[in-house]
Formats: sequence, C-alpha cells, structure tokens
Amino acid sequence: MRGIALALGLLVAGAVAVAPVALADQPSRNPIIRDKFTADPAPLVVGDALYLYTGHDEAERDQMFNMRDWLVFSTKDMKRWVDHGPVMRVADFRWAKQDAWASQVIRKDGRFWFYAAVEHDGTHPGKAIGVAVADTPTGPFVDAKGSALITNQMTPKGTHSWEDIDPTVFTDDDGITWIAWGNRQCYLAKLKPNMIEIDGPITEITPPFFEEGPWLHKRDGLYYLTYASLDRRTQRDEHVSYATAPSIQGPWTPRGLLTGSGRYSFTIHPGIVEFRGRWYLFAHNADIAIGDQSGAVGRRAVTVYPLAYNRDGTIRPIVQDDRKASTQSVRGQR
Ligand code: FUB
Repeated sequence: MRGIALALGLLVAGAVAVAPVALADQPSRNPIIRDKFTADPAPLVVGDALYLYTGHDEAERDQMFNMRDWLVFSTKDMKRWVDHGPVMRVADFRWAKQDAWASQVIRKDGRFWFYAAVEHDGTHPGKAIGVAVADTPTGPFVDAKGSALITNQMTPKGTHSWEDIDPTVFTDDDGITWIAWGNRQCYLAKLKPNMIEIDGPITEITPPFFEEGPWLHKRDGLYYLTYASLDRRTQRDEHVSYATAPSIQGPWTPRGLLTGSGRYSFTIHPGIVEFRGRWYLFAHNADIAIGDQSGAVGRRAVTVYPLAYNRDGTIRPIVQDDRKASTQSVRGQR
C-alpha cells in the first residue's frame, strides 16, 4: 500500500512541475520575523489586518524543540510586521505539561478561537489539542474547556505519542466548523457550535506522503488540504503537498508538491490565506541566525510567498529559496 502511494505521489508530483511563481511578486523579505525564532505559521485576516500566529522556538544548542508560548504578529501591507508578543503560554492549559506546538486561530460568532497542540499530563499521555478563546485577535487567550479537546486516546490507530498535533480549523459556508489534525494520519471531525466539543465521528482523510501540518481552505467552491509531506523511505526533509476535493469530506485528489523543503529545516508547515485580493502561503525554514544561535531544527523562521492558481484550481509550485530563486526548481523533488 505504501509503495502504491509512493508511486502515485511521484506521478502527481511530476505532473505539476511547471513554471514556479515569480519572486518579483514577493511581498516581504524572507524570513519575515528576524529577531525571534518562529515556526508553524497560521494566518488570519481580520478587517484590514492580517494576524500571524506562530510557535516560538527557543531550542538551545542541540535541543530538538523548546516551545513554551505562542506569538502573534500583524501587518496591513505584507511588508511591515508588528510584534504583539505572546498570546498564550503552554502553562495556561493547566492539564498540559509542555510543548507549545502548532496552532491556528479562527473567528466565529465575534470571538477568536485558538486551537493548539501540546503535551498532555500523565492522565492522558501523549500529544493533545487544546482550545482557548479571546475577544480580540491579540488575546489574551484563555483555556475555553478546562480539558483537552482531542487526546491521543481518541485516535487509537496511531502507535506513536505525537499523532494528535497540528490542528487546522475551517468554517464552511453552511456555518459548520471542521477541525483536521494529525501526524502520519490526518483526521477530520466536525466541531459543535460551542467550538469546544467534537460533533460526531472522527474520520481519516490521510493523503499520500502525509506527515503533519494540515491546512484547510476553500477557493471558488474547491476544498484544499495542504500539508507537510515526507517520503519516509528516503527520510529527506519535509515538503509541502496538497490535495483538492469537491467537498470537505472528499473524495480528495492528490495534487503533488507545492514546495520543496524549507532551507536548513527538517520541518515545514503551511498556512494559507487570502488578504487584500491575493493569496499567500506561509511556511518556515531555518535560514537565520540570531546572535550566536544559528538556525536549526528547533530554531526556525517564518516565510511567506504569493500563491498563484491555475484556471483548473491547481496551484503553481512555489520556489521558496530567495537566494537561488532564478535557478532552483521544484521539478523532480519529492
Ligand atoms: O513545531 C513543532 C512541530 O514541528 C509542529 O507541530 C510540526 O508541524 C513541525 O513543524
């Protein structure tokens, strides 16, 4: 099965290897935040501003990850970014013990709902997803439930403890909010209108090479599931791939690669948004040093690129290496 998926993915990846988006359209100098290490970007448009929620990398030396709070930045022109500081700390989820991993915020019924992955305490071992709420996009966010929304025990298929990470939330035109998440398996569930409970079954929508970092969006009636993909056979760095569907519940058609890997980073994590009539992909690499700290697995930096759609709804592949923009191609990458 894995072999078939690999062959299918390579086929589709080859099929979309066409001219990349011109970097002349580049909105900001990448990476866009240069005085803090940031990761796992999640954009949200509110009025005339784009808010960007990120993880905060504070790994020291060879430490893999050290993430204790979530940050938010905003912009009105995609060039100047305002740092609003932390919106929440992992310690604010009293049932969590560590790891402020990937998050996303959406607006519903006039409030801002924050979903994030953390490490649960010993009562529900493994990663879990919490939900917090605020009245403004800059917080402060408070735990909205007092317990995890999703625990590792709710998805017994996965045998690893970090299966339940990387929530993405999306409200469809009928007002129903969906949450997708996962590592190795990608899960989908409805949220109740109260935003703090799962409504109905958890289903699996895992696309080819899915590793983590799903992001749901919709454009012109087409649903997109964009995600960090990994060929576990070669164990090369993560890339961004995507799939499309006529409905949130599928069937999902794999569309292959959207980007190669983030420079110097094993992980990459997509976040997509439309702002002022243009679409953007946020991701991360590890291409800055701050003081004597060089970029690393746990010292990443958020980037942004314009997205260009073809008439059939497919997305033109993105070349994200600003330094070698004219020569790099995503052709043949997996
Ligand atoms: O930032 C911690 C983890 O690394 C995220 O949850 C994954 O998506 C990867 O970026």
